[in-house]
Amino acid sequence: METRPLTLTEYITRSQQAFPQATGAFTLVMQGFALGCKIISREVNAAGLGQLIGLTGRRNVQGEIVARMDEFSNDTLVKTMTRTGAVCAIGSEELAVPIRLPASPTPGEYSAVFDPLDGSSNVDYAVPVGTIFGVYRRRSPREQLGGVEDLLQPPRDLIAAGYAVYGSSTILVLALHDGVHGFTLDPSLGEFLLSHPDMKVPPRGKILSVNTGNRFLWSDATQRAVAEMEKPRDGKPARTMRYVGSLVADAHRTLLAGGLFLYPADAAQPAGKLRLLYEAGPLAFLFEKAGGAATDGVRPILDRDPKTLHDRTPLILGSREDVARFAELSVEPATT
Ligand code: AFP
Repeated sequence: METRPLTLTEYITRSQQAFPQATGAFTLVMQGFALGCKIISREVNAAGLGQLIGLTGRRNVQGEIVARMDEFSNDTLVKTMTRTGAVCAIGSEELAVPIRLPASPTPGEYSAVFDPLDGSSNVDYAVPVGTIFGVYRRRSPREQLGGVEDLLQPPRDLIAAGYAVYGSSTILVLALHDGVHGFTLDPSLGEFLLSHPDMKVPPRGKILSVNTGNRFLWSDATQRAVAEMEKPRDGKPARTMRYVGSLVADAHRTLLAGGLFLYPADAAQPAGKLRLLYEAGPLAFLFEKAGGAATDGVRPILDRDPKTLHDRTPLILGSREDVARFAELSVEPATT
Protein backbone atom coordinates (compact mmCIF):
# COMPACT_ATOMS: atom_id res chain seq x y z
CA MET A 1 0.00 0.00 0.00
CA GLU A 2 1.27 3.47 -0.87
CA THR A 3 1.75 5.49 2.31
CA ARG A 4 4.03 8.31 1.26
CA PRO A 5 2.41 11.54 0.05
CA LEU A 6 2.22 12.30 -3.66
CA THR A 7 5.06 14.34 -5.09
CA LEU A 8 4.14 17.49 -6.97
CA THR A 9 5.15 15.86 -10.25
CA GLU A 10 2.92 12.85 -9.54
CA TYR A 11 0.05 15.16 -8.59
CA ILE A 12 0.30 17.27 -11.73
CA THR A 13 0.74 14.24 -13.96
CA ARG A 14 -2.40 12.63 -12.47
CA SER A 15 -4.31 15.91 -12.94
CA GLN A 16 -3.23 16.02 -16.57
CA GLN A 17 -4.78 12.58 -17.09
CA ALA A 18 -8.20 14.18 -16.42
CA PHE A 19 -7.70 16.09 -19.70
CA PRO A 20 -7.13 13.53 -22.48
CA GLN A 21 -6.55 16.34 -25.01
CA ALA A 22 -3.74 17.88 -22.87
CA THR A 23 -0.38 18.22 -24.59
CA GLY A 24 1.70 18.29 -21.41
CA ALA A 25 2.63 21.95 -21.92
CA PHE A 26 0.82 23.10 -18.77
CA THR A 27 2.58 20.38 -16.77
CA LEU A 28 5.90 21.73 -18.04
CA VAL A 29 5.02 25.25 -16.88
CA MET A 30 4.08 24.03 -13.38
CA GLN A 31 7.23 21.93 -13.17
CA GLY A 32 9.22 24.98 -14.32
CA PHE A 33 7.84 27.07 -11.46
CA ALA A 34 8.48 24.25 -8.97
CA LEU A 35 12.09 23.92 -10.13
CA GLY A 36 12.64 27.69 -10.05
CA CYS A 37 11.21 27.89 -6.51
CA LYS A 38 13.48 25.04 -5.36
CA ILE A 39 16.55 26.84 -6.70
CA ILE A 40 15.49 30.15 -5.10
CA SER A 41 14.70 28.36 -1.81
CA ARG A 42 18.20 26.85 -1.74
CA GLU A 43 19.83 30.25 -2.25
CA VAL A 44 17.56 32.07 0.23
CA ASN A 45 18.35 29.46 2.90
CA ALA A 46 22.07 29.99 2.42
CA ALA A 47 21.87 33.74 1.76
CA GLY A 48 24.02 34.69 4.73
CA LEU A 49 26.84 32.40 3.55
CA GLY A 50 27.22 33.58 -0.01
CA GLN A 51 27.32 36.68 -2.10
CA LEU A 52 23.57 37.09 -2.41
CA ILE A 53 22.65 39.35 0.49
CA GLY A 54 22.61 43.10 0.13
CA LEU A 55 21.81 45.40 -2.75
CA THR A 56 22.91 45.52 -6.37
CA GLY A 57 23.03 49.35 -6.44
CA ARG A 58 20.46 49.35 -9.28
CA ARG A 59 16.86 50.54 -9.18
CA ASN A 60 14.08 48.67 -10.96
CA VAL A 61 11.46 50.21 -13.26
CA GLN A 62 9.45 51.20 -10.19
CA GLY A 63 12.37 53.05 -8.64
CA GLU A 64 12.88 50.41 -5.94
CA ILE A 65 16.39 49.35 -4.99
CA VAL A 66 17.11 45.89 -6.40
CA ALA A 67 18.46 43.35 -3.92
CA ARG A 68 21.01 40.81 -5.18
CA MET A 69 18.56 38.04 -4.37
CA ASP A 70 15.86 39.80 -6.48
CA GLU A 71 18.15 39.67 -9.48
CA PHE A 72 19.11 36.05 -8.90
CA SER A 73 15.47 34.98 -8.43
CA ASN A 74 14.32 36.81 -11.54
CA ASP A 75 17.09 35.30 -13.68
CA THR A 76 16.26 31.85 -12.31
CA LEU A 77 12.56 32.05 -13.15
CA VAL A 78 13.12 33.65 -16.55
CA LYS A 79 15.47 30.79 -17.42
CA THR A 80 13.23 28.00 -16.13
CA MET A 81 10.15 29.46 -17.87
CA THR A 82 12.00 30.00 -21.16
CA ARG A 83 13.39 26.45 -21.09
CA THR A 84 9.90 24.92 -20.79
CA GLY A 85 9.24 25.92 -24.42
CA ALA A 86 5.62 26.27 -23.33
CA VAL A 87 5.56 30.01 -22.60
CA CYS A 88 5.22 32.84 -25.14
CA ALA A 89 5.63 35.89 -22.87
CA ILE A 90 6.99 36.67 -19.41
CA GLY A 91 6.16 39.62 -17.15
CA SER A 92 8.02 40.18 -13.89
CA GLU A 93 8.36 42.79 -11.18
CA GLU A 94 12.02 43.02 -12.13
CA LEU A 95 11.48 43.51 -15.89
CA ALA A 96 10.68 46.97 -17.28
CA VAL A 97 9.19 45.40 -20.41
CA PRO A 98 7.99 41.85 -21.02
CA ILE A 99 10.13 39.11 -22.50
CA ARG A 100 8.57 38.02 -25.80
CA LEU A 101 9.46 34.52 -26.88
CA PRO A 102 9.53 33.28 -30.48
CA ALA A 103 7.10 30.77 -31.99
CA SER A 104 9.96 28.47 -32.86
CA PRO A 105 10.85 25.70 -32.08
CA THR A 106 7.42 25.52 -30.40
CA PRO A 107 4.83 28.30 -29.96
CA GLY A 108 4.27 28.70 -26.22
CA GLU A 109 0.60 28.24 -25.34
CA TYR A 110 0.88 30.09 -22.02
CA SER A 111 2.17 33.35 -20.56
CA ALA A 112 3.73 33.71 -17.12
CA VAL A 113 3.72 36.59 -14.63
CA PHE A 114 5.69 36.63 -11.38
CA ASP A 115 7.13 38.52 -8.47
CA PRO A 116 10.32 36.48 -8.24
CA LEU A 117 11.19 37.42 -4.66
CA ASP A 118 8.42 39.09 -2.74
CA GLY A 119 9.56 40.79 0.47
CA SER A 120 13.19 40.76 -0.62
CA SER A 121 14.17 43.56 1.77
CA ASN A 122 13.58 40.95 4.51
CA VAL A 123 16.18 38.48 3.21
CA ASP A 124 19.07 40.12 5.03
CA TYR A 125 17.24 39.55 8.35
CA ALA A 126 16.31 35.86 7.75
CA VAL A 127 12.59 36.80 7.68
CA PRO A 128 10.36 34.66 5.39
CA VAL A 129 10.10 35.77 1.77
CA GLY A 130 8.50 34.14 -1.25
CA THR A 131 7.61 33.95 -4.93
CA ILE A 132 4.17 34.73 -6.42
CA PHE A 133 3.15 33.66 -9.93
CA GLY A 134 0.27 33.30 -12.35
CA VAL A 135 -0.31 31.56 -15.68
CA TYR A 136 -2.57 32.82 -18.48
CA ARG A 137 -3.52 31.24 -21.76
CA ARG A 138 -1.91 32.81 -24.82
CA ARG A 139 -4.00 35.42 -26.70
CA SER A 140 -1.68 36.50 -29.52
CA PRO A 141 -1.51 34.56 -32.83
CA ARG A 142 0.57 31.39 -32.41
CA GLU A 143 2.87 32.10 -35.35
CA GLN A 144 4.09 35.40 -33.85
CA LEU A 145 6.28 36.45 -30.94
CA GLY A 146 4.33 36.50 -27.69
CA GLY A 147 3.27 40.00 -26.65
CA VAL A 148 1.98 42.24 -23.93
CA GLU A 149 -1.62 41.19 -24.72
CA ASP A 150 -0.73 37.73 -23.46
CA LEU A 151 0.08 39.25 -20.06
CA LEU A 152 -2.40 42.11 -19.59
CA GLN A 153 -5.42 39.98 -18.79
CA PRO A 154 -7.90 40.23 -15.88
CA PRO A 155 -6.91 37.96 -12.99
CA ARG A 156 -10.25 36.15 -13.50
CA ASP A 157 -8.74 34.68 -16.70
CA LEU A 158 -5.78 33.10 -14.91
CA ILE A 159 -5.71 29.37 -15.44
CA ALA A 160 -3.41 28.72 -12.50
CA ALA A 161 -1.68 30.71 -9.80
CA GLY A 162 0.56 29.98 -6.89
CA TYR A 163 3.15 31.09 -4.44
CA ALA A 164 6.10 29.68 -2.55
CA VAL A 165 7.04 30.76 0.97
CA TYR A 166 10.69 30.35 1.96
CA GLY A 167 10.27 30.22 5.73
CA SER A 168 10.90 27.70 8.50
CA SER A 169 9.95 25.24 5.75
CA THR A 170 9.48 25.86 2.04
CA ILE A 171 5.90 25.43 0.90
CA LEU A 172 4.48 25.76 -2.59
CA VAL A 173 0.74 26.49 -2.78
CA LEU A 174 -0.99 26.02 -6.13
CA ALA A 175 -4.47 26.98 -7.33
CA LEU A 176 -5.27 24.46 -10.05
CA HIS A 177 -8.51 23.47 -11.80
CA ASP A 178 -9.45 21.16 -8.90
CA GLY A 179 -8.74 23.47 -5.95
CA VAL A 180 -5.87 24.80 -3.87
CA HIS A 181 -3.17 22.44 -2.66
CA GLY A 182 0.00 22.92 -0.62
CA PHE A 183 3.24 20.99 -1.19
CA THR A 184 6.08 21.11 1.35
CA LEU A 185 9.66 20.76 0.18
CA ASP A 186 11.39 17.67 1.58
CA PRO A 187 15.01 18.85 1.41
CA SER A 188 16.39 15.30 1.70
CA LEU A 189 14.47 14.26 -1.45
CA GLY A 190 14.57 17.63 -3.19
CA GLU A 191 10.86 17.07 -3.92
CA PHE A 192 7.68 18.96 -3.06
CA LEU A 193 5.29 16.55 -1.29
CA LEU A 194 1.53 17.04 -0.98
CA SER A 195 1.08 18.22 2.62
CA HIS A 196 -2.07 20.43 2.49
CA PRO A 197 -4.67 18.97 0.07
CA ASP A 198 -7.76 21.01 -0.77
CA MET A 199 -7.01 24.11 1.29
CA LYS A 200 -9.93 26.32 2.37
CA VAL A 201 -9.80 29.79 3.90
CA PRO A 202 -11.86 29.85 7.13
CA PRO A 203 -14.98 32.00 6.61
CA ARG A 204 -13.81 34.44 9.32
CA GLY A 205 -10.71 34.79 11.48
CA LYS A 206 -9.24 36.58 14.48
CA ILE A 207 -6.14 38.05 12.88
CA LEU A 208 -5.73 41.48 11.31
CA SER A 209 -2.59 42.04 9.25
CA VAL A 210 -1.81 45.62 8.25
CA ASN A 211 1.06 48.09 8.54
CA THR A 212 -0.42 50.46 11.09
CA GLY A 213 2.66 52.68 10.69
CA ASN A 214 0.79 54.07 7.67
CA ARG A 215 -2.29 54.94 9.76
CA PHE A 216 -1.71 58.69 9.50
CA LEU A 217 -1.63 58.49 5.71
CA TRP A 218 -4.98 56.67 5.44
CA SER A 219 -8.30 58.30 4.63
CA ASP A 220 -10.66 58.86 7.57
CA ALA A 221 -12.89 56.04 6.27
CA THR A 222 -9.95 53.58 6.22
CA GLN A 223 -8.86 54.66 9.70
CA ARG A 224 -12.36 54.14 11.05
CA ALA A 225 -12.76 50.76 9.34
CA VAL A 226 -9.42 49.45 10.64
CA ALA A 227 -10.25 50.65 14.17
CA GLU A 228 -13.63 48.90 14.01
CA MET A 229 -12.08 45.69 12.67
CA GLU A 230 -9.47 45.80 15.47
CA LYS A 231 -11.99 46.26 18.24
CA PRO A 232 -15.64 46.07 17.20
CA ARG A 233 -17.97 48.41 19.08
CA ASP A 234 -20.69 45.75 19.28
CA GLY A 235 -18.68 43.89 21.92
CA LYS A 236 -17.37 41.14 19.59
CA PRO A 237 -13.84 40.07 20.62
CA ALA A 238 -10.92 42.30 19.61
CA ARG A 239 -8.61 40.96 16.93
CA THR A 240 -4.96 40.21 17.27
CA MET A 241 -2.38 41.77 14.93
CA ARG A 242 0.31 40.00 12.86
CA TYR A 243 2.39 41.65 10.14
CA VAL A 244 5.51 40.13 8.59
CA GLY A 245 5.97 42.70 5.81
CA SER A 246 6.37 40.00 3.15
CA LEU A 247 3.01 39.80 1.38
CA VAL A 248 3.45 36.13 0.61
CA ALA A 249 4.06 35.20 4.25
CA ASP A 250 1.17 37.35 5.50
CA ALA A 251 -1.09 35.86 2.82
CA HIS A 252 -0.08 32.28 3.66
CA ARG A 253 -0.92 32.76 7.34
CA THR A 254 -4.23 34.35 6.33
CA LEU A 255 -5.04 31.41 4.03
CA LEU A 256 -4.47 28.92 6.85
CA ALA A 257 -5.75 30.84 9.89
CA GLY A 258 -8.31 33.16 8.29
CA GLY A 259 -8.74 36.86 9.02
CA LEU A 260 -7.80 39.89 7.02
CA PHE A 261 -4.72 41.19 5.24
CA LEU A 262 -4.86 44.84 4.16
CA TYR A 263 -2.69 47.14 2.15
CA PRO A 264 -5.00 50.10 1.56
CA ALA A 265 -4.35 53.16 -0.59
CA ASP A 266 -2.84 56.04 1.35
CA ALA A 267 -1.80 59.65 0.82
CA ALA A 268 1.72 58.62 -0.25
CA GLN A 269 0.52 55.77 -2.52
CA PRO A 270 -2.95 56.76 -3.78
CA ALA A 271 -3.16 53.74 -6.10
CA GLY A 272 -1.93 51.37 -3.37
CA LYS A 273 1.50 49.78 -3.07
CA LEU A 274 1.05 46.22 -4.28
CA ARG A 275 1.18 45.20 -7.93
CA LEU A 276 -1.97 43.98 -9.64
CA LEU A 277 -0.58 41.62 -12.27
CA TYR A 278 1.91 39.54 -10.33
CA GLU A 279 1.03 40.07 -6.64
CA ALA A 280 -2.64 40.87 -5.98
CA GLY A 281 -4.04 39.09 -9.07
CA PRO A 282 -2.57 35.61 -8.50
CA LEU A 283 -3.29 35.78 -4.75
CA ALA A 284 -6.89 36.87 -5.42
CA PHE A 285 -7.37 33.95 -7.83
CA LEU A 286 -5.96 31.52 -5.28
CA PHE A 287 -7.95 32.91 -2.33
CA GLU A 288 -11.24 32.90 -4.26
CA LYS A 289 -10.61 29.31 -5.32
CA ALA A 290 -10.05 28.43 -1.67
CA GLY A 291 -13.32 30.10 -0.62
CA GLY A 292 -11.80 33.43 0.47
CA ALA A 293 -12.08 36.85 -1.16
CA ALA A 294 -10.01 39.75 -2.46
CA THR A 295 -11.07 43.27 -3.37
CA ASP A 296 -9.53 46.66 -4.00
CA GLY A 297 -12.28 48.17 -1.83
CA VAL A 298 -14.54 48.89 -4.80
CA ARG A 299 -14.59 45.69 -6.84
CA PRO A 300 -13.15 42.18 -6.80
CA ILE A 301 -9.48 42.08 -7.77
CA LEU A 302 -10.44 39.34 -10.25
CA ASP A 303 -12.42 41.90 -12.27
CA ARG A 304 -9.62 44.46 -12.56
CA ASP A 305 -8.25 45.04 -16.01
CA PRO A 306 -4.49 45.71 -15.91
CA LYS A 307 -3.43 48.53 -18.22
CA THR A 308 0.32 48.20 -17.67
CA LEU A 309 2.59 45.47 -16.36
CA HIS A 310 3.28 47.37 -13.17
CA ASP A 311 -0.17 48.73 -12.21
CA ARG A 312 -0.68 49.04 -8.47
CA THR A 313 -3.76 48.33 -6.41
CA PRO A 314 -5.08 48.52 -2.86
CA LEU A 315 -5.59 44.98 -1.53
CA ILE A 316 -8.04 43.58 1.00
CA LEU A 317 -7.53 39.83 1.15
CA GLY A 318 -8.72 37.05 3.39
CA SER A 319 -11.76 35.36 4.88
CA ARG A 320 -14.92 36.03 2.91
CA GLU A 321 -16.92 37.52 5.82
CA ASP A 322 -14.04 39.68 7.05
CA VAL A 323 -13.31 41.09 3.58
CA ALA A 324 -16.99 41.91 3.07
CA ARG A 325 -17.20 43.60 6.48
CA PHE A 326 -14.11 45.74 5.89
CA ALA A 327 -15.32 46.76 2.42
CA GLU A 328 -18.67 47.79 3.92
CA LEU A 329 -17.01 49.79 6.72
CA SER A 330 -14.49 51.57 4.53
CA VAL A 331 -16.88 53.04 1.97
CA GLU A 332 -16.09 56.75 1.66
CA PRO A 333 -19.10 58.89 2.66
CA ALA A 334 -20.74 60.58 -0.35
CA THR A 335 -19.71 64.23 -0.70
CA THR A 336 -22.46 66.78 -1.26
P1 AFP B 1 9.94 44.48 -0.62
O1 AFP B 1 9.96 43.41 -1.70
O2 AFP B 1 10.60 45.76 -1.02
O3 AFP B 1 10.44 43.94 0.70
O4 AFP B 1 8.40 44.87 -0.44
C1 AFP B 1 7.51 43.90 0.02
C2 AFP B 1 6.10 44.31 -0.27
O5 AFP B 1 5.93 44.63 -1.62
C3 AFP B 1 5.11 43.22 0.14
O6 AFP B 1 5.67 41.95 0.13
C4 AFP B 1 4.68 43.63 1.53
O7 AFP B 1 3.37 43.21 1.86
C5 AFP B 1 4.77 45.12 1.48
O8 AFP B 1 5.78 45.42 0.51
C6 AFP B 1 5.18 45.69 2.79
O9 AFP B 1 5.20 47.06 2.68
P2 AFP B 1 5.40 48.02 3.94
O10 AFP B 1 6.83 47.85 4.38
O11 AFP B 1 5.11 49.38 3.41
O12 AFP B 1 4.42 47.59 5.00
